[in-house]
Amino acid sequence: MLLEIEDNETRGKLPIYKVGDRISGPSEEKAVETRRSAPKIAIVIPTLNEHKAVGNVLDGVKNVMDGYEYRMLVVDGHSVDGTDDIAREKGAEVIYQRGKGYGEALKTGFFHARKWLDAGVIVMIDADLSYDPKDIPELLAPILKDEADLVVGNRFAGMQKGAMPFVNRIGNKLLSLFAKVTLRLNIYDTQSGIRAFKSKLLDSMNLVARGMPFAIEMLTEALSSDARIHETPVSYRPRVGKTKLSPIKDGGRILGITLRLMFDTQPLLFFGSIGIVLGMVGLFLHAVTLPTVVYQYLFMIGAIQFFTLGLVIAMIKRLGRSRTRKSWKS
Ligand SMILES: Nc1nc2c(ncn2[C@@H]2O[C@H](COP(=O)(O)OP(=O)(O)OP(=O)(O)O)[C@@H](O)[C@H]2O)c(=O)[nH]1
Ligand SMILES: [Mg+2]
Repeated sequence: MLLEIEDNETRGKLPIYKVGDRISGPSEEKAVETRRSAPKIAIVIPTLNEHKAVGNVLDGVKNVMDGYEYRMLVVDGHSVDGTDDIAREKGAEVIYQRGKGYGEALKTGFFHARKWLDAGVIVMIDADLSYDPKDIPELLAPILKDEADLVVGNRFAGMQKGAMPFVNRIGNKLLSLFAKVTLRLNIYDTQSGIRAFKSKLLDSMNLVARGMPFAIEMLTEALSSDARIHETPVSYRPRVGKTKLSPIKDGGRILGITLRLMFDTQPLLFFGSIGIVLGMVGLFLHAVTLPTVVYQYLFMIGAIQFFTLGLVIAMIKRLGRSRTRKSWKS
């Protein structure tokens, strides 16, 4: 991420990102000074018009994080309901996201947490009170014990009645199943928004999704980096305030990104699947047409070519990846 920011002394110790800003840091001296007094855990909270819930979320975080070295970082999407002012009053640092969307907000927050807060661990949680901050220590424990690099909260384990509409529940399950088949992601709740991870992991993740598909991209990138991913049960309650999720539009985008990620991370499976389909069409045509007709062989040749293409891309990607994997772990 190439980011630039404007330092704003009047708003407190840390810089505030404004609409249209490209984000980068203040002077290197200031960054060093900030790092010296920096906490180890950053709680990153994306907000978009969440004035009804954000205060309670931040109070909950403060209660549960007592004893940890932490900072609360609210990444606001230019809310118009005073969410940012409430967050500041509650003691959070508020920055304004670059661009638009949930994914962009988290990227802005992660970058800031890593570079200016020197956070070794980042926790992300929504600002709508659907997740309970009380679950944060459970997410942190495996990371602080160095048993995991990324921990995801599984909402299906502690879902309260009415917390997730039926359509979303089915959609989320199907998306996770699809991700299991296409991306080898063995996670029940791939769309969960409560997670903790080692910030070093960001070095090896190529995060480009702007909106809700960010959730699946982050997991796929972590898996490709050989991160140890754990899942832990969390509670999930009906949200306070208006949803920002559009089940059909966002569901479609998540599906699209899943296919793009499959192409990126599982080329053999991606091209091999196309090869299998072509091969089956070829065999079918072979069975039902006259032996003098030859176009079925074109399908067979296409199938072999797709397989070979998948194999070659997989080998090239494997070489590149083993280098990145080593670098973030060292
Ligand atoms: N900064 C920023 N935050 C966002 C944006 N979109 C959503 N959020 C926040 O991200 C979190 C998740 O959004 P939600 O609307 O709760 O989406 P969801 O959890 O998938 O769906 P529901 O909880 O069922 O409504 C909330 O805290 C939102 O305020 C955005 O574009 N920018
Ligand atoms: Mg929510």
